[in-house]
Amino acid sequence: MTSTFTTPPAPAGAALSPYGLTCEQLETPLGLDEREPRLSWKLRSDLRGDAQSAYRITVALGEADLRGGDRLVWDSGRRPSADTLLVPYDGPPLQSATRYHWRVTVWDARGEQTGYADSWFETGLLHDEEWRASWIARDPEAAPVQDPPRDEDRSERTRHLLPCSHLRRPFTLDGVPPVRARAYVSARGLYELRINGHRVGDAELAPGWTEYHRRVPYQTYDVGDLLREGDNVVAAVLADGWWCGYVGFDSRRAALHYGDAPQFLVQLLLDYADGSRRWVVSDGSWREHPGPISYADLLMGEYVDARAELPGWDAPGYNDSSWAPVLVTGTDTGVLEAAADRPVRVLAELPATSVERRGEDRFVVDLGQNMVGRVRLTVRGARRGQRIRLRHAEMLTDGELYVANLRTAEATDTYVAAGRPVEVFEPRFTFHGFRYVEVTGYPGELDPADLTGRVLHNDTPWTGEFACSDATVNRLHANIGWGQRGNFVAVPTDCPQRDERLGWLADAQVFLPTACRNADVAAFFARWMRDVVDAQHPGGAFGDVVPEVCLTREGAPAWGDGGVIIPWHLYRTYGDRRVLERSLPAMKRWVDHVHRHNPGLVWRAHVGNHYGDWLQVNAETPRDLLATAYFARSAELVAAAARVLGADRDAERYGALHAAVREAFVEAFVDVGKGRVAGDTQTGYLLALAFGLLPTEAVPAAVGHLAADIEARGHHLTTGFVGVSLLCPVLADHGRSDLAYALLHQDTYPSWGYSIRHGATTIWERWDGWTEEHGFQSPAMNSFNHYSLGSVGEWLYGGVAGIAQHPDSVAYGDLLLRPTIGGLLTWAHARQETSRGEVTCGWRLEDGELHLEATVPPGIHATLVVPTADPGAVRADGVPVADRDGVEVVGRTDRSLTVRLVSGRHRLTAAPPGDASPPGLRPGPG
Ligand code: RAM
Repeated sequence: MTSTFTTPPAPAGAALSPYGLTCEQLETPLGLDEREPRLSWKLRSDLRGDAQSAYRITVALGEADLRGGDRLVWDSGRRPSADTLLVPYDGPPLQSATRYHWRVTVWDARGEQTGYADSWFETGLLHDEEWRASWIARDPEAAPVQDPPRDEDRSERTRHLLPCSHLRRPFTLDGVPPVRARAYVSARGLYELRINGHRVGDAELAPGWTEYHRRVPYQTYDVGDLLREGDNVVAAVLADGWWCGYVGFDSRRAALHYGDAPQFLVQLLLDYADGSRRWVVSDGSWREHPGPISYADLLMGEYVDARAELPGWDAPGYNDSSWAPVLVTGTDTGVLEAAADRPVRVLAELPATSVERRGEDRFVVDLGQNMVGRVRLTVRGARRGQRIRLRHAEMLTDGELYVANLRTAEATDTYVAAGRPVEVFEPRFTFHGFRYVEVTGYPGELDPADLTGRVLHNDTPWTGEFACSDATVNRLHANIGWGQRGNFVAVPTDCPQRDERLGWLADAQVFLPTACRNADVAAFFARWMRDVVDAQHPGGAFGDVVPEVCLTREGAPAWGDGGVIIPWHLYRTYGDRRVLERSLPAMKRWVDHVHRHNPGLVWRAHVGNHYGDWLQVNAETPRDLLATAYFARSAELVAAAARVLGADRDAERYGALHAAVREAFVEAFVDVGKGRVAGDTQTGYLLALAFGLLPTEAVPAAVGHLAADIEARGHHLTTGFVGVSLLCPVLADHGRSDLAYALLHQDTYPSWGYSIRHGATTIWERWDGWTEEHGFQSPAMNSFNHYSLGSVGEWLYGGVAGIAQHPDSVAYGDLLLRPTIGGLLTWAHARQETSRGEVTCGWRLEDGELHLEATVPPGIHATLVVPTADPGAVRADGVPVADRDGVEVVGRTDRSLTVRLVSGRHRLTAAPPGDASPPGLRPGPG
């Protein structure tokens, strides 16, 4: 799989220079509607200990004006500051629909101006009155659809689905071409915009899914290259999507959630050199016609009848006299908001790894990887009207597709051939979670090269790499990455295949730390947090899922708490204060809601669907314990957020609440003398230890009970979604990395390794999704692509390789590197492109020595804990640490040496720590 990790190569001997410029955590965003967009840059330098001592930002209307001149809009002046992250634009109010170029210039540690870099951002439509477009839709009276629409073989669930509307509007451009042309476009449904026969942009499933009742995003495209003098056409295909298609496990259509038919909106804005403007907008002048897509539904699939294609429909010269006028559904555009994250795109392709014939015209294709997206199929020599059907599944049973776990999602695409010698079919308004594809009705032999898996997900740049000496651990890391890709489709979902695909808050909060390691998810999650806040109930409860569909109860413990934990983690990882500012009132309301209904501070009332430690095995963590632990945690984080934002009274109030809930927790659930936590489960101990709920004197015994439970079970876990993310970090933090590794390397049930030994290429929803003993778990709930149990990914980066930050550090501003030598590993290495620049940490046992390496970005220091049996013998870059510039010894025990590192690359060697190999393990594959 291609991971798109890129660290721009630093020129050798290079001085301090900025790179990776972003505005609102996006590279060159088009159509931004933040009034004070925040600018960030990363730094690199080949000089050890280098740092930014000052910066200057200039913003101008033209690229050439960045050096000064009339069109310079804002000049920060030279600011003596190390800031590089999210510096707010502070010039005069930004104009609507305008491109701003910006430059950051930096001064290095010696005070010399050493480098600059340029970028740009562009504002969207900042004022409501600029929206001239109307929402338009098929007019059911002008264009009645026959029922059933065509002579088609349809299932009960798809019988009523309507064809995708094709919409078009010709217009003429005379004289000089515009200097700038933009399309602002959205749908209540899904759209594909087309101009003069070309597709516009590469966004898939646009405009995405938000809490539509409150906001619908619009995308902005530069369409200048597609326009021409004379006749032009702007056109679109419109599908149901989340707006009115099947969503979730609700057997009703989502029509009941949002609307009953899709609508479209576009506004072309053409700017001319003389300052004049022209608009071409969606309105009553557009015409509509059904085309070849008989229906498209996210869960059911897409049906394309190529015989009904409309050649040339999206280009000038097409005769649309038989098309129907559209219905103008309203001009109310109050909820339109510029898309604040990168769209879903096709980001990888997978070739078929095998094709097996199963009958006269039926084949089963394996893509070798459980993926999310759809198939592109080339069809050769089909007769006109020949129907080819694609069914999708994650697993096989007796060599045939296992589809029972998809529940009501049909995940079936149909192509009716036009009869051309070569035809290419790829559905556009649906997606499936699958590894296997059954192709029925295919003419002749199916060549593996004619079927490709097209991988779709939100474009979140890949920023992490992890590798180690153990192939199974590497496969685990890869499976976690695939779970992340497959479930970041419009919102962070639980699963991509069955009739669910919802934004479950607990799944998201437990996985977020891992997600942030793998990829830059700052904009994706900040945008989704707005939906979380939008969906908050009037009484203060967050829901279980956002956007809120199918479930309307108050969020359960650990689920609703996602509304508090997520913004806090985004702040810690990316330094995004604004997401905290915008979320804090809602975070407070959530904690108040829990408090109001649980004045005794043990959370037993208003627990919603109370899922407990969901999908735990062989254990039953008391639900009130889990709930109360989360109550304490949320109160603590609200206090921390308030402190960051300078809301001191809130900080005090929630700090006091946190202390009180902690006390109530101990009172209700802890035998302090024995260090026992009620229920005696792994998750109970993990929550108590991770959230700091135990009196200090109870900690050693509690760790002992946790360890004893793992040992008594032959080094097996019992944790569900909630406990699992804490397992390895808590063990390692309390001196039991041997057990953390024992669990990591375990390959008998239940363990991560068990699924991998049985061929998993993604993380399964359940430890027992499939077992040798019982086969498949109940099809009522058994996804093979769920990221929650993959939350151990964070520990691979943060524990095994050792990249972490100090408790008070923000955005990796003060690194804490703590590699964990142990398990069956002989080496491990991680690399992260953080928002301040490249960080690496890795270790290798070789020739009886421990070799460590680390990279620290300019302006940052790192504390590196070197685990070693001989702290006096640690060397840096070949010399004793004490003699090496930029390395300072700050701590020492008899088993470790702690050094403080300046920025730059560091290599250290040490005597290996004593035997750290985990108990009860057989060596794994190399
Ligand atoms: C199922 C899924 C989901 C989980 C909920 C409680 O629908 O496993 O991931 O959050 O249950």
